[in-house]
Amino acid sequence: MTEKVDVLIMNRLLPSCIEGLDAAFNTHKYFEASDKDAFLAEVGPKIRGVATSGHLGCPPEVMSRLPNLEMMASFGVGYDGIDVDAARKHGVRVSNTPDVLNDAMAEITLGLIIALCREIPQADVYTREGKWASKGNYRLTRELTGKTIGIIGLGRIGKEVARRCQAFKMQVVYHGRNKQEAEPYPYYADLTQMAKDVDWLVNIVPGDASTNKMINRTVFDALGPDGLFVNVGRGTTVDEAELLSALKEKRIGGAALDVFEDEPNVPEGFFGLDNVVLSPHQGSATHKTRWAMGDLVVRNLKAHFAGLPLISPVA
Ligand code: NAP
Ligand code: 8YV
Repeated sequence: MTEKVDVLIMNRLLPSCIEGLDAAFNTHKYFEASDKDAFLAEVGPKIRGVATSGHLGCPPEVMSRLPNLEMMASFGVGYDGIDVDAARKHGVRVSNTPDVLNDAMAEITLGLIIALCREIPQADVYTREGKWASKGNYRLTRELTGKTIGIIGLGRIGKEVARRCQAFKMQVVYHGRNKQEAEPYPYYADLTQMAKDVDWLVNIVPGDASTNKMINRTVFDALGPDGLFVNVGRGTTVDEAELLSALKEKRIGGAALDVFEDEPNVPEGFFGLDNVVLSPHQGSATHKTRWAMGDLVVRNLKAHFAGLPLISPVA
């Protein structure tokens, strides 16, 4: 019988993912170790695989204790917490979990768009507080039909959002670094110009150096007082202080946010605003999708240690 490969599980991943890892590998749970140093001294040299999240990755102080590491499987499509170049330098392969979360992500994006447009959370509070009976009908709201939506990052998720927006009779345009010839939607090389021309701006770009604070005051001012902003990409892509002041000063119409710069710490300034819908980074958080993400973590590790190509390689 061949011996099971030793795999380090960095954090408390989904139970079904941990079960899959426990069944296939000889697992070691970093998050359960009280003395991390002693733990790494004992198991570090035999570890060949790591399972982690895209936010945590494998910090350098851990990676340096794993001389035989070959493969890191990350839970999540975004891998902004992983130093892919450092992994590559150490000859470590990295996988993520793309595609399996596209539908869940598109659903929450449309949910946030509709919630912001029709003020569903605010109207819910109005009803619960008995104001319908005491003050009369809730104020009139906006409508999506016929509006133009600018997608920042027409990638795997962005394309699913675009399809659903079309079903809502919206016009779709997009911004990215490259024009995608196969896509039917008008392309904007210039983000500020797109912000000027649209009613809605939806961000779905990854968090990295190239996107850091790319959605800034200039973009919000171009979007204008009737414009609405939705962020499901990463908080780091937005200048959050500028977003907050644009909302407070009504220089933009409103925002729906699933991601923030310093999660789970949401600036309190957002809490008192009634032109904002807030969501605690729950884009992929459905039973079905999270199971599929965990399964893909296990399958990527299994593929690597079976000498097969990774299913979803990052590096
Ligand atoms: P993807 O397929 O790689 O798409 C990313 C898109 O962003 C591409 O179209 C790319 O186009 C564009 N882009 C990248 N860098 C850019 C830049 N500097 N300027 C302008 N556009 C840029 O990724 P995906 O699978 O759709 O996922 C996108 C992101 O969504 C993830 O990385 C993650 O951060 C976020 N996400 C959030 C949640 C959540 O729970 N809220 C869940 C899943 C994913 P070009 O290459 O042409 O620029
Ligand atoms: C997850 C995400 O919340 O996939 C991503 O990039 O942001 C979300 O699906 C997260 O990665 C789980 O750790």
